Amino acid sequence: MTDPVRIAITGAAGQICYSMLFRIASGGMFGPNQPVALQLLEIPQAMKVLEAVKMELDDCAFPLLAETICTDDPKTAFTNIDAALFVGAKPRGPGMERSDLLKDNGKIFSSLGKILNDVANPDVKVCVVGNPANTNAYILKANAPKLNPRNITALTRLDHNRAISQLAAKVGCGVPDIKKMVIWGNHSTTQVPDISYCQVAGKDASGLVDEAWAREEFIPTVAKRGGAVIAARGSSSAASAGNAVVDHMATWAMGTSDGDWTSMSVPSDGSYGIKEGLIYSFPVTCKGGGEWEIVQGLEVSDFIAGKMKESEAELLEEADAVKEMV
Ligand code: NAX
Repeated sequence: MTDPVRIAITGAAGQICYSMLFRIASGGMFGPNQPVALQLLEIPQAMKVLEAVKMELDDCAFPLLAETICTDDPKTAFTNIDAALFVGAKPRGPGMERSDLLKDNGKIFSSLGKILNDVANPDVKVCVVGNPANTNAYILKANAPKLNPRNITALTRLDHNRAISQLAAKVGCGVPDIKKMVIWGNHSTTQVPDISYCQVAGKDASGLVDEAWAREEFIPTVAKRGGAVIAARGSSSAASAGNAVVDHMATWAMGTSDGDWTSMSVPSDGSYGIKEGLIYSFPVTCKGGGEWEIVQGLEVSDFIAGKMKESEAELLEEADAVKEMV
């Protein structure tokens, strides 16, 4: 039998994981022929809930689920892994400033980064989900210098999927008709959903919708969709976030389809004038086997370029707020 892909997942007793773990265990992430082993990490106070999650995973009798480990010890969680999904993070509490959130989460990601550096395979593929995701990934990268930095990514696939869904609804087409969506920047309200290169069933999206819609409705709707879900649900997106992590890892492992790309937050190499080293969302092609490339040579309008700079400025500010941790 094929060896299982071993996946460490932090925050495994939380909302996102309650939908995501079952998708991974049933083959949604690495395909229907690839066994998986889950190495689930939680804080001690959440271990009882995590044991209940394991009971439910066991009760599904998933043929592909080779093993489920539940632990509050990061070393145990990160040993022998092929991939690590960092979902756990401290939520923003009442009266808490964004800078306090950055610092509190920074501590979690610097300490987990150091442990990952000590025990994990240097080629481990990382996706950071816990917010502020891009800056948490930036801190983790700095604290795990033995890891290949290209393998430290953050999730903007949820924003990418939201953007596709909004455009499909506007033009009245199916989701598979839409290719080449882009999310630039930070996973925050400064993100830049961009339809400039989108094709809808082979036609330019820019010819099907007017620019005012793209600027005044599409961009803010996608960028503020997380807040809209919180307002409606009373808590943040969970199932759609879990689905996006499955998509992010599946595309990274198996590749983007011909004539399309995805959006991933990856370490900037200076492409499009974005400061090297920041974890910034770009259009990316994946070849399968863990290789990715930032799509080069796109002509960016002055309007989009201005917004990309604003999102970069926000990430630079966040990086400055956590400078003692990197
Ligand atoms: P929950 O609060 O339901 O779960 C988080 C879990 O993490 C809890 O069980 C907690 O005990 C655990 N945890 C906290 N610190 C930990 C640590 N040091 N080690 C291990 N586990 C730890 O949140 P959930 O709804 O699952 O969301 C998780 C994170 O995803 C949040 O930071 C949230 O803001 C973020 N999101 C990111 C999205 C993205 O697209 N990048 C979208 C959805 C979501 O907002």
